[in-house]
Amino acid sequence: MSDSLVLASREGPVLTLTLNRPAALNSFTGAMHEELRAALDAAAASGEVRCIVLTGAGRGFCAGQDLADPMVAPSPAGEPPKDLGRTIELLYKPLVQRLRSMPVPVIAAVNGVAAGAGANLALNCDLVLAGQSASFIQAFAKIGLIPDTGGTWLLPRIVGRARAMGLAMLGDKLSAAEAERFGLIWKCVEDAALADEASKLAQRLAAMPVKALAATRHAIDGAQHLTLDQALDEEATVQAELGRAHDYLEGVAAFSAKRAPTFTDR
Ligand code: T3D
Repeated sequence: MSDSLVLASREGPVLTLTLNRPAALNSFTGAMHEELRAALDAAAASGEVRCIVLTGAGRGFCAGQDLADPMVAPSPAGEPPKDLGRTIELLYKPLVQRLRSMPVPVIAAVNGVAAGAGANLALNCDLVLAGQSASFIQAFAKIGLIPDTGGTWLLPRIVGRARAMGLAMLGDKLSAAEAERFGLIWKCVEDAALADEASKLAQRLAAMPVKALAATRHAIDGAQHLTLDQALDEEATVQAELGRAHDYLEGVAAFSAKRAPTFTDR
């Protein structure tokens, strides 16, 4: 078994990153953050990776912050308290920013429990597939915290305020099937089919114009605070740029010639 805290494997243009601390349900330590960041940076810089699948080793996806990590574990009486804001600034905020600025689509293949920052890590991915035995828990309130890793921004946008408040305040386990029904995730699939479904979806996205897919994420996220007129202007600006790129010319040429396109932009 590898000592790496994030395993990387490539199948053509698809990179699979597997969080690998199964004994602690792949909860985050500073070292796992570092390895994940390095793997995402390398994928962003590589012209060969066109889609990423993020998953977990063992029976969990990610249980959020490792609560035993000295970085966050409450200090003994008499010692200064830990500064959790610093952990967020140094680790979780850059992780979310990294994910949401990836030049290629990112799929979360949620293979088991996703709790706290682990749930919101998955929800920050572009498409979330989950095995039927997986679950999502906004565990923060149970330990006196608020949803982080983008949870306060994401939850009401994805499921609306009423459900966001229920999930965040109660911290109950939401099954993958319910998460799909809530519109929190893209799809719940049979456990045994998860890896295969994620791989098929990733290969499909990798063959698409990924530059346009990354621009789609950016435009949809950015439009959340715009007026309709501003969003229309933004669409014109982005479309002007994409219209000059290779993939648009190739897509239209392939359509006209009734052949399969070969997209290469990133
Ligand atoms: O600035 C900051 O750093 C703050 C940032 C906070 C971000 C956050 O993510 S806060 C939320 C942190 N996460 C949690 O509160 C979840 C804690 N875990 C659980 O509630 C449960 O483990 C689960 C509901 C996720 C799963 O339950 P179950 O019964 O399936 O498994 P288990 O037996 O509880 O856990 C299995 C092992 O994983 C166990 O270790 P052991 O006893 O076998 O040696 C358990 O201690 C370990 N584990 C699970 N979650 C964590 C963890 N160890 C450290 N940290 C964890 N978060």
